[in-house]
Amino acid sequence: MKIALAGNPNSGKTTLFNDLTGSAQYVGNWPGVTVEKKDGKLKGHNDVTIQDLPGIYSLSPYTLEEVVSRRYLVNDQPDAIINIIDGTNIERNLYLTTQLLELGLPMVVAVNMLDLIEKNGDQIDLKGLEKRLGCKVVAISALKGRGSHDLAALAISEAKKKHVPARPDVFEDDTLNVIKEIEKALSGQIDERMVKWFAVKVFERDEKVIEENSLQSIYAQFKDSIQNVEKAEDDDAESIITAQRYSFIAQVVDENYHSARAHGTLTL
Ligand code: BGO
Repeated sequence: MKIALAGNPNSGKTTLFNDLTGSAQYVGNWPGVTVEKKDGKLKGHNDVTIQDLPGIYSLSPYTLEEVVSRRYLVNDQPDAIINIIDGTNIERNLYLTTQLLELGLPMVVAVNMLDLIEKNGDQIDLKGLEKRLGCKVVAISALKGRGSHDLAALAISEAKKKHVPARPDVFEDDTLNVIKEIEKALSGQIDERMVKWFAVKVFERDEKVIEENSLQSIYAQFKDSIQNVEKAEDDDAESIITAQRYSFIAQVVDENYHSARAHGTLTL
C-alpha cells in the first residue's frame, strides 16, 4: 500500500515523515528532474510505503514541485493521501487541501502543531472541519510525536475502504454549473474519481493537463461557457477559481477555528 504525504513547505512534513518511517528511508530524484524523491516504510508496517511529496502551496502548473506532485497523484494514484497542514496557519494551508480533495482519492487531513494551538489557547472544531471538508481530520503534533500513530491507522483504514471524500461545493453557482457540465463530458473518458479535478483544470485552461490528457476537444466544447463566466465575474478563469476557494476557506475557518487572541475586534 502507498500513502502520499502532501503539504505546504514548513507544515511539518519532514518531521512527520521521520516520525512515521523512522530512519529507514530511501532518497532519490523524481524521474527527469532534480526534485528530491523520498519514501520510507511505515514503522511496524512493511507493506505500507510513505511517499513524501515536495512541499507545495498548490497543484498549479507553475513550479517543478507542483508538477511533480500532481503527476504522481494523478498518474500513480496512491491508496491514500495524508495532507498535513500547519494548524497555526490553517487558512493558507487549506488552499492546497481543497485541490487535493478534488482528486477523489482516500484522504486524511492532519492538523499539525497541536502543541502550539494549545499553547495559544485556540480552539479547533475537528468534527466541524470534517463535515465541511468531507474527509477525516485529526490533530497531531509531529514534533512531539502526538497523534501520528492514530493518523497512520486512519489513513490505512481509509485506503482499505477506498473511501472517496464527499467533496464540498467550493465554487459559486455560475462557475459550478459549467464545471458540472465539463464533468459530465469527461465522464467515461478518465478515472471516474478524478473527473472533478480534471473538470476544474479544464475550466482553468491548464494547458499542461489539457495537452497531456488530450482534452483539447472538451475544452473547445466549453470555451464559450467559460468565457461567459469570465465576463460575468470580470476576471480570468484561474483567478475566479482561486478567489472562490479562498472565500470557501474563509467560511470554513470562521466556523471551525476560534483564536484566543482578539480577532478583528481591535479598534485603534
Ligand atoms: C524548525 N509542533 C511544533 N511546535 N513545531 C513543529 C511541529 C509541531 O508539531 N512539527 C514541525 N515543527 P519541517 P516541512 C525550527 O526547524 O518538518 C517545526 O518544511 C528551527 N530549525 O521542528 O521541516 C519543525 O518539511 C528553529 O522547525 O516542515 C521545524 O513541511 C527554530 O516546524 C518547522 C524553530 O518543520 C518545519 C523551528 C532550525
